[in-house]
Amino acid sequence: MEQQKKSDIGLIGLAVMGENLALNMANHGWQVSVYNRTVPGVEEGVVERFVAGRAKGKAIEGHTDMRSFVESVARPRKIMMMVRAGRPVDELMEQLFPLLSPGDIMIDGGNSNYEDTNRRVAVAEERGFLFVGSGVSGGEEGALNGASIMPGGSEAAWESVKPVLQNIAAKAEDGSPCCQWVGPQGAGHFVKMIHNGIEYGDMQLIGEAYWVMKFMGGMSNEEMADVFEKWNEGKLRSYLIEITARILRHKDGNGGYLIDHILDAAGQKGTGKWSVINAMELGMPLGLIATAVFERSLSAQKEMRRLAAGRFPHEWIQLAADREKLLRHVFSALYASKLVSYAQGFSVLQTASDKFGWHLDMASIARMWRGGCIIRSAFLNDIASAYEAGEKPKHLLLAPYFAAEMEGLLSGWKALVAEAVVEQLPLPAFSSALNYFYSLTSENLPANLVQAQRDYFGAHTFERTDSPRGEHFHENWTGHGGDTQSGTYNV
Ligand code: NBP
Repeated sequence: MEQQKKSDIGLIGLAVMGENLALNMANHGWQVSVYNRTVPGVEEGVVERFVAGRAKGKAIEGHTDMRSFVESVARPRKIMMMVRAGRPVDELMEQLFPLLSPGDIMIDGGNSNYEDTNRRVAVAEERGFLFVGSGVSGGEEGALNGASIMPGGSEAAWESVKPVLQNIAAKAEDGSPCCQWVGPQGAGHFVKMIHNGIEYGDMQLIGEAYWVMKFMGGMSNEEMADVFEKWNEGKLRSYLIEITARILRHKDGNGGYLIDHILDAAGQKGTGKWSVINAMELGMPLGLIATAVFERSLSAQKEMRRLAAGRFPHEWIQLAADREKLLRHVFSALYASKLVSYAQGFSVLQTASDKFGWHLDMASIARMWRGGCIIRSAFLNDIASAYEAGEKPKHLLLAPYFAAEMEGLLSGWKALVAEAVVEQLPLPAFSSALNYFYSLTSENLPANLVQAQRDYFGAHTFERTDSPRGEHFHENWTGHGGDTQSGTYNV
């Protein structure tokens, strides 16, 4: 039967994200066609169940045949894929290519690796199609009620996809959509990856604040929840602080606090790890996120930790005599470390932008993260303002506002880390951030000795303080080495 009206957009993949995005689109007045594969052995009837269930009565049309699905969408077609990242996206593209018309647009809203997106944009464009790789953050709730959406790829697609994506995106407090064009190639997925890395960092930092309050402050779950609630009214206001207060108050069916019964072994899906790997490839320090990723790995080694704790027992119960002072210090450590983490993340974004010619707009990225996504927070406004200032900061922590903030936070932050180190209370992210700050603000570092060692054993050469930069020297340290120098490359 001939269709009355073609759909505005097609969506493939009816798992948690796809279903909710389709409903979000329909709730905003878009007509949506949906498709999910039907594979024997894999759950069947996904489309039928969705159409007869949550999508009932909405402008959502279900398809189990790829051809009829594609044909049901108005041209130039917008087909969004919300499937598992990796091979499924390539398989779907291969299935779509013969069915699409020139100028049609594929949108990958999954957590794809940006290098895959670089490749897919090129492949799609070679065949006469457009490809958008878009980060989507906000989980199930955001997908349904407004996510932070970070699209990049074929820029010619932006005018077509903008009305839908900005419409379904979260809105910041000033009403602007948390969705802007990020840049070419895999820029959207790169930005989403760093977003997720920052999320790892924020969670580790909040975890450390919780640990200090619990063991150095001897505080109850309710008392800690009160503190997080209070912080959520000030400079630390953010989604993760807000849910932390709720988590601490939550009781399970047995009447006890659930948090006290959750095993301390954290999982991870890989975007934190990717952030760190890519920062390393770019030669950029991203120590706070790296610490957060490694701490999740160490947390997962529960049995090993149990063994080691038996061999090196220690106890920390209410070490701080002055709770108010302790809380001021925890606030300083948390806020300052968070600033370090964002500064590191934005520096990686800037370096990637320069290296790949993406022209990323840091202020726009900060504003896009103010709503819908997991790291949404009040101080992203301050970050955006810092990047919009007449003179762009060379480093976020050197922007006048943040430099002044750091000055005010430093004494409480270092006092807390010092006390915890002596008491053997692990605060790896607070201290990693502090050491980064110390190194960043040291004109001289012991890397002169590192260069000497490298030259001594490997003829890797060094620059001299009394010669212009870029001039390399090799010393015959032992008297019997030759003059041959090793080739050099820098990360
Ligand atoms: P999943 O990541 O669990 O993916 C499941 C979907 O992928 C199902 O629709 C499944 O179909 C489909 N799929 C698979 Br698996 N292999 C396929 C293939 N070869 N061909 C076609 N379809 C295939 O779903 P999700 O949690 O909704 O996430 C979707 C994407 O969004 C992922 O990339 C995820 O990383 C990203 N993301 C998730 C969240 C979140 O909070 N969950 C947040 C932000 C981004 P089937 O039903 O037939 O198995």
